[in-house]
Amino acid sequence: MIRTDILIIGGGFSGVIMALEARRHGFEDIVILEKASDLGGTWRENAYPGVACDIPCHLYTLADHPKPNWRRRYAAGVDIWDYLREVARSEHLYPVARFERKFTGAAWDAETRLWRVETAEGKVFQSRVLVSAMGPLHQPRIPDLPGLDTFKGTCFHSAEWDPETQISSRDVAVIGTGASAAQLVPHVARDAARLTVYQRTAPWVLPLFNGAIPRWLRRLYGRWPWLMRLDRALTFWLQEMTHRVFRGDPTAVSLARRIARRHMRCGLRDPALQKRLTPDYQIGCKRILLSNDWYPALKRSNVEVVTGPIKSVEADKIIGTDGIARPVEVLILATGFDATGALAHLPFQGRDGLKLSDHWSERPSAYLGAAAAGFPNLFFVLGPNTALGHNSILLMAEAQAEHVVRVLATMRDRQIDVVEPKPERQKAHDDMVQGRLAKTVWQTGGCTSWYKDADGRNPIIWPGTVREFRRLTEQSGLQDYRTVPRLGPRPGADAA
Ligand code: N01
Repeated sequence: MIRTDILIIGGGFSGVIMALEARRHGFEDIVILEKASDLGGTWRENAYPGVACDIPCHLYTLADHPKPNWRRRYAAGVDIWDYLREVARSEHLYPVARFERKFTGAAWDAETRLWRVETAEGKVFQSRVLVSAMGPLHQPRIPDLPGLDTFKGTCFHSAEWDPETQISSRDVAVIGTGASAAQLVPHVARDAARLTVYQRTAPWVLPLFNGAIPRWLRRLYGRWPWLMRLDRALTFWLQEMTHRVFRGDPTAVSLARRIARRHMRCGLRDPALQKRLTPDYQIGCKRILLSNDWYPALKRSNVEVVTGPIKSVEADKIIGTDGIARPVEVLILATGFDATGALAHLPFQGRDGLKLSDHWSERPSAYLGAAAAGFPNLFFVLGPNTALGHNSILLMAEAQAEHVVRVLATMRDRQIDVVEPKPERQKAHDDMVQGRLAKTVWQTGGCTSWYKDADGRNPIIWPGTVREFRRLTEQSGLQDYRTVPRLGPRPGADAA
């Protein structure tokens, strides 16, 4: 049994952000539990060709760890992974990480006032504070297609890319047309003998302004870091302005649609193909894709786009609703992630045996996306309703981590042992979030998406701007939590 003060589950950006923030405030006894053999989260897992971030790099960096030498405005996935590992190395986080420890469940022990955390490898940890930093996009969604299990060729999800897989000169199929597909399809199209892209719903696609950052500018960024901060601030405000599209501002929506339509016309000359690739829902309802090579890839002579649902899969072919069987040797499932399911089934057992999955059976919700009533000293980074469609998610994780650590520091100062959010504060926050969401394109835009469950409920998206979220997290503090004072030494605290 390993005893620690703060246990963080997940070694992606949100876990690293939480660990750094805790350290900054003097919390040294930290463990990061990571299922894989390295830190990196989504950027370690997603290794498909073309993987990159659709938020400009100077904004997709930690506020206190600017990087002057990003080579392109939108960084490649591997460069982001390197960056995260470099930050972790320079901040000496590797020694506190426990790798190949797959979290399987945690229960609150009211007597010791500690969380008991178990892993698939049979290890047990005890911690005073538990932070779930598992991110929303880690559970691949494998489609329920008739006959998929009879397929005899190579088949894998985009997040389980095998670099050994031979694509060149083979018949390849990609199912899905989301952000992952938009990045990998242009690369696969160049290598494959034939590529069939199965599109169930057309995406909205905007141009990507991804210039190389010249060496002289990188040098200037290194010499005068305020230039980087200026770039970051300008980018932040530009991204915040795009929020108007998502709350349905008619001018912003019309401008975004016009740019997208023009982008499609420039990329695809064939009116019939344009028609099939035109989305039938409002722009922004699903994640807007940024790509300059998506349309050019789809019009290549070796690429075919098949629209509509798939009828079935056989040993070496896929049959579309058009009834045509197309041969496949390599089948790539770019079918996304079960974000709502992963959140709804988090295996935490709180006070009085309350299971989080029961507490969240209707819809996951948490105070500031960071804490849930009934679950003492348990916090989430990127918990319910904190994902964004318009700006850098790292800003949300930083705002939450700052809030959580401020609560922990106040607990330390005031000799408080246990906190959990006041139920009325949690409810008021959730009512506000869902009330605002109901008026956004994510709910009214006429689409399904990974933000929503099968019943259309949305436990994923934060409906406002980052600035609004930051203001809430900054204003909130221990007054919004129920507290239990420390009565002498914590029971069982000497048993380590
Ligand atoms: O997943 P998705 P993703 N039959 O859910 C289709 C982040 N990300 O991995 O729309 C046929 O968006 C599904 O069709 P439909 C980013 O936040 C960021 O691409 O449901 N098709 C859809 O086309 C992103 O939003 C970056 O009708 C099926 C696709 O599969 C999130 O990850 C890069 C199907 C899934 O699209 C997820 O993106 C990559 C079926 N049975 C990812 N089931 C960047 O930073 C599903 N589909 C750029």
